[in-house]
Parts: sequence; C-alpha cells; structure tokens
Amino acid sequence: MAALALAPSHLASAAAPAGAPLKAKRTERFTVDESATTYESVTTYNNFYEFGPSKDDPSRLAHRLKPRPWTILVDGHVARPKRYDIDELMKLAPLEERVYRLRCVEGWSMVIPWIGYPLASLIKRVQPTSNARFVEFTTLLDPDQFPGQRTGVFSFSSLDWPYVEGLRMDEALHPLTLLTFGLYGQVLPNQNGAPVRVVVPWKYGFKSAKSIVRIRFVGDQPKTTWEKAAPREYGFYSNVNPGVDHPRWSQASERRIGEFRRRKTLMFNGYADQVASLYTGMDLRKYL
Ligand SMILES: Nc1nc2c(c(=O)[nH]1)N[C@H]1C(S)=C(S)[C@@H](COP(=O)(O)O)O[C@H]1N2
Ligand SMILES: [Mo]
Repeated sequence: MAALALAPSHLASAAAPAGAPLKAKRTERFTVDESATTYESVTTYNNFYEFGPSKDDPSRLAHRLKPRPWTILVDGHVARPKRYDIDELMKLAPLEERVYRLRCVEGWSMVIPWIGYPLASLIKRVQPTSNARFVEFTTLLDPDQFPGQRTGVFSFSSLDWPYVEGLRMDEALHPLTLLTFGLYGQVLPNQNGAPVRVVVPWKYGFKSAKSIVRIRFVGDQPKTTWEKAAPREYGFYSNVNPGVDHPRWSQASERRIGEFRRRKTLMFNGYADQVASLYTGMDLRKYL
C-alpha cells in the first residue's frame, strides 16, 4: 500500500511530532484494499472534544495529555477484576496491524493503519460473569490535561464529562473490535486517543472511545455521552447505515479525506459480511 510505504517521509514532514515506533505484524484478513489516509490528515483532522470542538484543537493541544504513567481499571461483572498498567496491558496479546475504514457520523471518512489486539483477548482474561451484558468505556476526566472539560470554555452546550461509550457484549467480543495502542507504526499520538482506545470499524467513529481509563462490564445498556446529548441523533448502536439518515443530513454518502468526489457509504461501513448477523431481527431504524 503506497501510503504505508511512504509513512517515514510523512513522519518526517508531518506537523505532529513522530512518536516512538511500535512493531506489529500486518493481519491481511483485517486489511482493506484501499489506500490509507495520509499520516498528516490522520493526526491533524481529529474529533476529540476533550481538547475542543475544532478539528485542529486535538493536535494543537495534544501535548497537554500525559499518557504515562497510566492505568486502566477493568471491573464490574467479571471474575477477575484488575487495574492494569498500560505497559502490561499492551503485552497481553500479540500486536497486529489492521487497516480499517473509519466513518464519522459527520459524513467524512478515512482509512487508518491501527495497531492493537482484539478486545476479546482482554475480555477472556477477566472472565465476565453471566450478568455482564454490556461493556462500558470511560475516558480520562482531567480538566488540566483536557481544556475542553473546563466549564464555560465553549459557547456551544458542553458534553457531560467524562466521555462514556459502550458496546453490547457480542459486539465487544467481535474479532473486528480492536483495543488500540498505535497507528502508522508508532504509539498512538495523543490526539488519536493515547495511550489506549477502542476501534469499532462498523460503527460511527464516536463509538470508538479514546484515552480509556476504565472498562466496566455491566448488566444494563450504558448511558453514553452522545446519546445523552442528543438521543434522536446519536443512538447507542450507531451502526454505519447509508439507509438511515441523521435527522439533519443524509448518511448515503461520505467524503473520504484526501479525495475529491464523495463515495457511497457502505452498510456497516463495508463490514456487513462480518457483522450483519449480530443484528438479525433487529429494526436498525428503531435501534439506531
Ligand atoms: N473521548 C473521546 N473519544 C472520541 C471522541 C471524543 O470527542 N472524545 N470523538 C469520537 C469521534 S466523533 C471520532 S470520528 C473518532 C475520531 O478518531 P480519530 O481522531 O483518531 O480519527 O474518535 C471518537 N472518540
Ligand atoms: Mo465522529
């Protein structure tokens, strides 16, 4: 893939500082046959409201986030709850490089070479009990590191911090769901959710929570940040679906960052053959 081969020169010229290298073996089965979005765009065109609402706020303010030392509490309905140090968590399973599409609910998309391992590998270790029906992800709460969490800094109504996201248990266990520590051959840049985030490629990007400090196994469907902010616009499931429009815009097509023409949006972001069976019999208009 040309863009990947060019990664070193991108790193050299990119506005964002290059991070430490992170080795991983490419898994071809989970690599889309589309060229990757440039490193520059992946690291300077971001949504990370903890830093601010503009696309360049995260890369401009990313230096404020300190991704080491860092722990992730894994608890709730599990037989073996544990607080993991980030460096221990990174070594729980072999790191893979996977090239996934990312589709933002706003109508743009990218193709990103992530590094991580299936969230399922962590889930199996902590042994969820039969009461665990959903998994809740919580982002760091710290207004010193995240200026967007200070009250009154934006004119628009602020989100309810910390950022909370969630998945149903079978979604969390799905082999595509990636616990992610890096991209483009290096540790995750802060603006992309260092030191650890989740990536759920068949769902709108906001389901992929960044800078996670807690993974909790729960019985009830988590109340997620965007659902609380606007329930009719951002549902819990939020599967990419060209047939269900956002109340304020169409979801039928998307702008691939770096391309001129819009592309047709694919059902489940092109992962239908792998994930459609999770939703058999579910009304995806009702459960948006
Ligand atoms: N904690 C947190 N996670 C977040 C967000 C956010 O604002 N805060 N934005 C989401 C949205 S809307 C998208 S599209 C993706 C963007 O990921 P990227 O910047 O790495 O491309 O992160 C998601 N994860
Ligand atoms: Mo998004």
